[in-house]
Amino acid sequence: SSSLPLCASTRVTIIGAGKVGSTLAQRIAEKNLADVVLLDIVAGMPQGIALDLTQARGIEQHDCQIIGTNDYADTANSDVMVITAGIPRKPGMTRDDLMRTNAQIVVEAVQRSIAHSPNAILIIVTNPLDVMTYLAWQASGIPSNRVMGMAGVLDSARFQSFIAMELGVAITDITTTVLGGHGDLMVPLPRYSTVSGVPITEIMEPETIDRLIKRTRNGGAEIVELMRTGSAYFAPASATCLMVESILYNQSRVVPTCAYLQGEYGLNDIYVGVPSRLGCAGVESIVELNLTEAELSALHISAESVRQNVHQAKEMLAAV
Ligand code: TXD
Repeated sequence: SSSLPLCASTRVTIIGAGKVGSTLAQRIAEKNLADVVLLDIVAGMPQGIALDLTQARGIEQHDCQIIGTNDYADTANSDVMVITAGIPRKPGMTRDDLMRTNAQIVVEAVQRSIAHSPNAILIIVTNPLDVMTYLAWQASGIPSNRVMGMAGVLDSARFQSFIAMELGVAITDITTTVLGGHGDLMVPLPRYSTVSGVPITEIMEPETIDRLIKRTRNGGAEIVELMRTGSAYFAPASATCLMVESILYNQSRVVPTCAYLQGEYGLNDIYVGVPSRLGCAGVESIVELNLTEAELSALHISAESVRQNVHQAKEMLAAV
């Protein structure tokens, strides 16, 4: 159903062929968006998944090539590279517990990815998301507009679905905005969350909105507690796919993105979630919403916690 891509060639590499990576590969291929290269450190695993997805092509009616590999040379000339490599959260673990291990994995993956695809746009998915995105940008050596993180599309989709469940209205009539880091301090914005253009603050009680905000903040942990053996991957893959599509097809979707700030919202030299326009160049612009003092201060508190974790992660990496 998509039109021809505006970018010359379309190849998406996914580093980490686990739950999110393999589900994202399926979404990209079955939407006929691009050829997909799946890379993992586990021998044989990405090759097996690629073969399995390839055998579904006739049934799903798409022509995308899916390659599984353990060799970065096979990822050459990718337009978009998605980094999902790392370890996921286990019950009781915070996203920050993952930091030490995932920092090393992400930095290495980014350096090796960019070496073979110097013009690629990078989307980071590995947690703790905002910290990994900052480290990825620094390790990449490429302009900040070409490095971004996925979290806000997922967090706002969770908020959207809880509002739809509460009100019993069509999910497609609901738009939501969530700013800030991908963690307990994320900042869902009820004033900028609407049902057919009407802010939810006009149609829901403050207590109800607070309850849905809490559930949104806890959205990842709620699923971890239920699944026990891993974390969410269907909605995360869908959210990442939306960003990939907006970039490859130069759609200029405006979505919450973990993007590099240089003065916007009064924040400098930090990666944090803000509405951004995504196209062929990556983050093409950052949308500055008019915030109340309370909203802005919540964003700054979230950003400050990301900044501290980036600092801590850099020290961990330096100590290795
Ligand atoms: O909103 C968001 N950003 C997130 C983030 C939503 C969902 C998941 N989120 C995070 O993504 C999660 O906390 C993890 O840090 C990553 C990947 O989650 P997933 O559920 O896909 O984890 P898996 O299934 O364990 O997959 C990780 C894969 C696995 O196959 C490993 O073998 C591989 O990563 N891996 C590597 N691949 C390449 N290179 C290296 N070094 C490597 N190390 C592990």
